[in-house]
Amino acid sequence: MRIIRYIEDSRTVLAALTDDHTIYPLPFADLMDVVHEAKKNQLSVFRYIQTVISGKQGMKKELAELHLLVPIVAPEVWASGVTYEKSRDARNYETSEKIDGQETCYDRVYDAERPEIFFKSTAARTVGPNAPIYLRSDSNWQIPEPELGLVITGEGEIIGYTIGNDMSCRDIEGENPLYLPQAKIWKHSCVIGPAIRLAETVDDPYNLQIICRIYRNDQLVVEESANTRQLRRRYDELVSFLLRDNEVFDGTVLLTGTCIVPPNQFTLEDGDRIEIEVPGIGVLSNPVKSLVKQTVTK
Ligand code: DO4
Ligand code: MG
Repeated sequence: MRIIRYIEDSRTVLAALTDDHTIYPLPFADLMDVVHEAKKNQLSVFRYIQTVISGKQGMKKELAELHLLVPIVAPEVWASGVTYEKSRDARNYETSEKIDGQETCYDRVYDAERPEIFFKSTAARTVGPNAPIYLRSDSNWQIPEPELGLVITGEGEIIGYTIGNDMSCRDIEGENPLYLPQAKIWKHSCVIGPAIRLAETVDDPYNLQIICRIYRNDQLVVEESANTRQLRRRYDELVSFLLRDNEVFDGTVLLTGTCIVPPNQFTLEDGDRIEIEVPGIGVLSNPVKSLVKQTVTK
């Protein structure tokens, strides 16, 4: 079972999408309200939603006909880094911090007990399916990072899984690791959606295929895929580091790191379209647009 949000007649609707592709609008504003009601009723979220929709007729519309929104207005999005070998190798390729024969900070964090966890986004900077992703005007090497996202409660319980795109500027990060926030955070630089699959309805979250396709002038220019079984860490390990001495809010999304990196010579361009698919969760599709260069005034 998946959870979606969409707009209908200027109203935001939360809905359950069952595995037979039927959509049931839910009488709640957001998934966290459902989570709290389920707890009060001592039911799992899935069982509780089943009781809410039982005897109801699903909508006549198909998913493709809906104007989808972010499936959850996450107060914060955090991200894990260098959790896949592919990411470690890409960071080592782009970094200017390499000294022959010596380990980089990326080599060390890949093997360290403490993972890399960084702040990625606020609700205002995070967009959902079909919304434009912006390109930074001061970077010439930008890529999507397709990642599995964990939707968690303030206590760190994993409620569901979604798809995330941790947009990244490889040149800014490569120039100096201290530039990470600028390489990761700007307007519309974080995408989540199109749905949240309830955690209890996922057989094995360490066996999810992630596929990334990038289209330019309607031609497929990048297609890569990987599997969450290649993840170096456990999800609860990442969540526990995020929670350490931290205040985490209900509905926070923790991205789990990228397992896909487009070829090194590739950079996104205005007009491209990015598609990230995780079978069982959906396809997250977004157009790419340039931000107009801003002149700095004193
Ligand atoms: O170290 C920088 C961030 C890496 C990252 O975002 C990832 O591995 O997904
Ligand atoms: Mg990332």
